[in-house]
Amino acid sequence: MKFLNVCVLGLGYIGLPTASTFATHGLRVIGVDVDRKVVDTLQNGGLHIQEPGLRTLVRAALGSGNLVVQGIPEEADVFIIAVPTPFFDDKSADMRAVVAAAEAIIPYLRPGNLVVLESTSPPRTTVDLVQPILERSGLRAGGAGPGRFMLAYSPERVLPGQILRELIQNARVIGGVDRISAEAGRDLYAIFVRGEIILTDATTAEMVKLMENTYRDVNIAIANEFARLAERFEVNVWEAIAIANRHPRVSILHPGVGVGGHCISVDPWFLVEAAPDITPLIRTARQVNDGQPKYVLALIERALGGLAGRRIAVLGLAYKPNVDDLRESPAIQVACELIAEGAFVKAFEPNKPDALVKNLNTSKTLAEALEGVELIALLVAHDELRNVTPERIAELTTARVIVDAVNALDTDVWRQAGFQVFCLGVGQNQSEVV
Ligand code: SAJ
Repeated sequence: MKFLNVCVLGLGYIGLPTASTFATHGLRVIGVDVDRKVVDTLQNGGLHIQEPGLRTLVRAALGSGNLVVQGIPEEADVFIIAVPTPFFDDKSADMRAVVAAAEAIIPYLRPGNLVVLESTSPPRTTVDLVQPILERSGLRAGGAGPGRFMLAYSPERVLPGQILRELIQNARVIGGVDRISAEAGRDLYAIFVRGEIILTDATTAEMVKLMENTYRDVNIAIANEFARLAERFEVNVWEAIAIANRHPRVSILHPGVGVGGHCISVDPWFLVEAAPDITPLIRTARQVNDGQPKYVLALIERALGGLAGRRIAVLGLAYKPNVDDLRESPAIQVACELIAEGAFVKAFEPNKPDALVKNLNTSKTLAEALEGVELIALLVAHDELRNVTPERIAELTTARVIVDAVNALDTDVWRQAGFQVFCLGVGQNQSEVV
């Protein structure tokens, strides 16, 4: 099947790279966003999100004339829905943006069109939620005959920080409401995907996406629990994990400050919420990871012998290393909880020195963050923070106590330089010996 025009609804972290990539591969693309500011920014040559290489790609797409950005959809061969699916306070999925996008397509839907949902969604969303909405057009999903349109679910699975590369290289799953829809999806994504394209049904594709992120969440939770056990039993968890991972069938992830971002900390709830009676493990893993910032807070408190009135520099605010994305960041949670406990906090995010975070005093430079503090809490293993030397820090501050929550520092080197180092997942006495 050949497609010439694509209409992408939602120009966020997934929609914008996808729309731009189709455009640079010769398709005519209408990029739609309901947020006027997003549309204005893009139309004026700006960018509302940060991702390596994205500026160049969007410029090329707009410059070619193949990508047009606007506030409402128009007729096209393909409609791609790439809108956010956050959750409500009770952890149930907020599907309002998906519903609104599907409804926005109805007036433009024509026989023979393909509609693809990319947003991470609870199981059965494509067939139980999106399909009935689209069928209000009078057309029927599945098949290629008169009065028919095709419908598929194809999850985005790209890693923030590497979106542009992974969009092309990763294997792509396409789940159709029928075979014809899945094959149409394959023909569409084959325009730029170089990884394997795997066809299945829509609900399986939804499950695949949720299973991948849930698998990672559960495995991070067990790493976090191992860190707690290691502290209790005077073991260095980082060494223990490295040794365990020499086993041919073991691959333990890293403990840390908790699980942030807008994917892994959200998606497992879609499964728990859809089937609470059979998902105790997934729920518990979420709770373990959500509890990790508090665990790191307690480590900082132990290192200082109390928090009220103490002056602390927090280094790293992003949700993971080497990105500038602050969404759902556990490091920010730690910083805010320190403040709630009465500490004075100065925070520094090297990838976003101008970051403005509610209730948080952010510093534009490392020097500014370190001045006058008593303790340094290293919460994100950015390369820039890993590479800073004890000599440099010693020049910038009189603080000689450092908490390393992410195994970023060579503790021997720092101890020799006169620092007291407290590491997540390392028994206090053990840390003196290793
Ligand atoms: N983290 C740990 N320990 C680890 C690995 C990660 O504590 O060993 C933490 C990170 O610091 C971060 C969080 O987990 O706070 C999530 O980071 P991540 O790099 O694991 O994942 P994301 O959220 O950036 O992207 C994930 C990816 N999913 C998987 O790897 C299974 C990506 O492929 C998905 O496309 C993306 O979610 C998404 O959009 O769903």
